[in-house]
Amino acid sequence: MNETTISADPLDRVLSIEIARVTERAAVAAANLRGRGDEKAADQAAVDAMRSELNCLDIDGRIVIGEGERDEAPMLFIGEEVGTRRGPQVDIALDPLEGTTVCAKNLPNSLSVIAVAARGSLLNAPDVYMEKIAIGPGYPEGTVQLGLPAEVNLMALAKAKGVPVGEITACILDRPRHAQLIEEVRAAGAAIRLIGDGDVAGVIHTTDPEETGIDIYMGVGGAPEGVLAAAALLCIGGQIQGRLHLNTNEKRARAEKMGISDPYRIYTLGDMASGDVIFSATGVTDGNLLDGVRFYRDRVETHTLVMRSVSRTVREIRARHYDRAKLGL
Ligand code: VTB
Repeated sequence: MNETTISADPLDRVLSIEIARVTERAAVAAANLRGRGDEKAADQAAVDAMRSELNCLDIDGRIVIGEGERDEAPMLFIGEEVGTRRGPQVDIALDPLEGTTVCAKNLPNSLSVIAVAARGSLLNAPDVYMEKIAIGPGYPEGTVQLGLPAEVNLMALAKAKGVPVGEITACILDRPRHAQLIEEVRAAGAAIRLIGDGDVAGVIHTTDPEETGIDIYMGVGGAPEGVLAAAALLCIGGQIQGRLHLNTNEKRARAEKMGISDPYRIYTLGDMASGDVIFSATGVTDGNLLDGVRFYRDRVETHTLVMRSVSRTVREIRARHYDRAKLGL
């Protein structure tokens, strides 16, 4: 991609680095409280840090996926405006601490994540459940499809990968609601990585099976996490499909207010995230793709993945922060 094309894009390239700072700050704040068994405190610390860092950015930002709806989240709620208002108009999806429980228990794969996109290019999803299926890059479009039996999808993926189904590993949230899915996946002959939390990481892990050991993500998690995962896959490659669980009139009404008229619609990646998107994730606890925050006597180290869809760049930033005060510590 040449200079002219990039500078014509709505988002400033410099923003990629600025965004990395936002998740770095939030991850450090959460990591400072990891392993304390206090999910709320770690989440709150991440929210505060992310919000103050976001408000330093020269963007005219509007949160479309946030900590909750206005009445339930005092900060970083859906609709909140952030930034100095002096820059490009952007929509923001964020989760200052994705995997609050794993962070509180100091288990792997909690992250701080954000996606910043040109206005109107992220699905405004209500905070309900979403059934998801996702695979990494390099497979023909539609290799797996939401709604097909697990066995059919696993066989199709194994065939496309050129391995027996016994060499496929599915990542699934460890929840009672997945009992049947887990049984079906095992009956098909595939292995399962059960995770306690953190399905944004679970989906991203499908993009690098050699490193993570995960080929496919399946099951029901949060819809906001689905949109964040789609934003990541838009940058890094891969496929995701999602269907909202709008099983009550109240949820259907909430979704309708957000412009969702068909409650049974299957959303593809492009329906959830499109166009110019910058995605950043910083590890809070150690994980398969990202190291967690490390605290040393003289510095703090962070590990971040920053990606941009239009330039198809994936950067890993390992930062050493020598000024603890600047991190709010
Ligand atoms: C998942 C998981 C998140 O919510 O999306 C999950 O990835 C879904 O909700 O980290 P339940 O916990 O009710 O199953 C989280 O756990 C975040 O709350």
